[in-house]
Amino acid sequence: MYFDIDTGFYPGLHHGLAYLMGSVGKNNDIQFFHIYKEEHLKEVKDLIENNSWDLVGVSFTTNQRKYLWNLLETTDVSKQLLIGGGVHPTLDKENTFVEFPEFDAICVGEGEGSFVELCKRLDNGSKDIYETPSFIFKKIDITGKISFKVNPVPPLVHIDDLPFPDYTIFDYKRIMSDNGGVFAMMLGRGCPYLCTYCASSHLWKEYPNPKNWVRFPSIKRSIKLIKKNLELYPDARSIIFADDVFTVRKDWITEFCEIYKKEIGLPFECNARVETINDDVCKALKIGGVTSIDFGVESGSAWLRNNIVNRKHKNKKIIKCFDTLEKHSIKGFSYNIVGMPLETPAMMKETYKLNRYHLKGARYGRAFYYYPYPGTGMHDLSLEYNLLRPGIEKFTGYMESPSVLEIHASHKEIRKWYKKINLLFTVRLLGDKLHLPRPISEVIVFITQLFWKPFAGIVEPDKSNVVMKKINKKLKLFVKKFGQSVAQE
Ligand code: B12
Repeated sequence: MYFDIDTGFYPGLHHGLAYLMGSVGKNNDIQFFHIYKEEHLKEVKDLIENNSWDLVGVSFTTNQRKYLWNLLETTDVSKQLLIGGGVHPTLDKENTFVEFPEFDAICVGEGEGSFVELCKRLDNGSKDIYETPSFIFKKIDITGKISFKVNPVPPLVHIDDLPFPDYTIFDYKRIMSDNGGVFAMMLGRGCPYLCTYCASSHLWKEYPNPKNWVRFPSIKRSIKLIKKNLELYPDARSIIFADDVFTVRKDWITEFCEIYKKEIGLPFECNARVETINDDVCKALKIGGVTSIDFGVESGSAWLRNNIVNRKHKNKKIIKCFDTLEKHSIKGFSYNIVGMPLETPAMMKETYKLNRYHLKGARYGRAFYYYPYPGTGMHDLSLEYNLLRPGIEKFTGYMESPSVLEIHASHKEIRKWYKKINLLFTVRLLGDKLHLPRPISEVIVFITQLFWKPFAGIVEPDKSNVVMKKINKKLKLFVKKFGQSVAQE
């Protein structure tokens, strides 16, 4: 069961689960369920209670706990082995068994080999299922005493040695057509940076060979995988490479782009870090057909970035990156966080100013509210200094509400900068979609920022405001429709 309700990315493909199911193979009696609506909870309840499967596997992120709690409150899972997997249980192991006493086991880290191994052991009626690598099993003896069998996590494997992912487990045709014909894929894995808000910077700690955390497949395998995926959906108009940082290895990206252009030739988008961008990399990406690149700018406050976020670069570096992209006609998208622990309104204003006045090339982007993910440095810091609001465990993502208490900034201030930044980027995006000249677009930015409240009401409507929510939906549809017709050109 893939929990994917109300994430703001719905309906989305999950690359880890495509890999997991690709490893299990089609001949096995395993049913996959993409839970992306609350109504699905009733369906899975019935499926679980009316079937005699050996196990029920749950993949969930921190913000999906609310729905998992809802399901488990009313569902009898005592007949099957209930196992959890994914980033959240991996980084919040002990607590997962406390928050969800129904779990019999959790899978720590990547699961391809270990999950197949567990299935085999169950099929063979093997007594040593409790020894399955990567899994932590909960055991309860006859006196009711609970103990845990913690099995070692095997070394990270080379991506080339993994079976291909299987995207057919999803309603992929509908997902992709809803997304304007964009096929999201993931080639490599891991991120070398250590940002304190991000789970990725802690996941490597689980493995005996953490130095191998950042992995790229061979170019040959990458092209083969892309071709195989495209056979599923030949109408794909572009590709998103969801790798954490696609440009980590300059040699890899340069060679990849050359071959990709010849063998695939579809436009693509990817994620990158500002430090990895220079003229050479932009030239290579341009040859490959890149259209836009997503960057975590995160904050315009160099103090916050350096001391809290662990992103030790100057604003100059960010500006230079976006200028370089402009030079090569590549769109840069800027993603930011507001409401971080210790962040003051003045710091949020710096984020706004950086994006508005210094990153003119940032044609789209967003601000998100900070959300504390267990296992990360910023989560620990927030707990140490008692900075978190009660009840945030039920938040469904980082677009809902501020997570911090009103110590360093009021929620009103945090919401203000969240809304102003999102309005800025929506206007820039619309301007680009309508092919407005940049100066005109910036005049509209000026006006909408001056009278930001009503405009922000449309772009970021309050949950209770039904009228604004309707207008917002129409606006999103318009942007999407327009985006598609521009892409077709
Ligand atoms: C690509 C990506 C996306 C994509 C695609 C989603 C996806 N997971 O494929 C999109 C844009 C849709 C997305 C959306 C979101 N994302 Co995201 N995303 C990532 C990213 C960059 C890579 C994920 C990935 O593919 N990893 C590689 C695969 C191989 O690993 P994996 O997913 O962990 O899966 C393996 C194991 O966990 C295990 N496994 C997983 N489930 C199960 C289940 C069982 C039963 C078993 C046995 C094993 C098992 O086996 C898999 C194969 O090895 C990560 C950062 C990262 N490096 O993890 C963030 C990350 C996962 N995302 C994150 C967040 C917060 C979100 C959102 C909640 C954003 C929001 N709206 O607020 C949504 C939630 C979507 C959802 N329902 O889960 C956080 C999660 C933090 C947390 N503790 O929950 C991460 C870690 C980034 C961060 N900020 O720290 N995301």
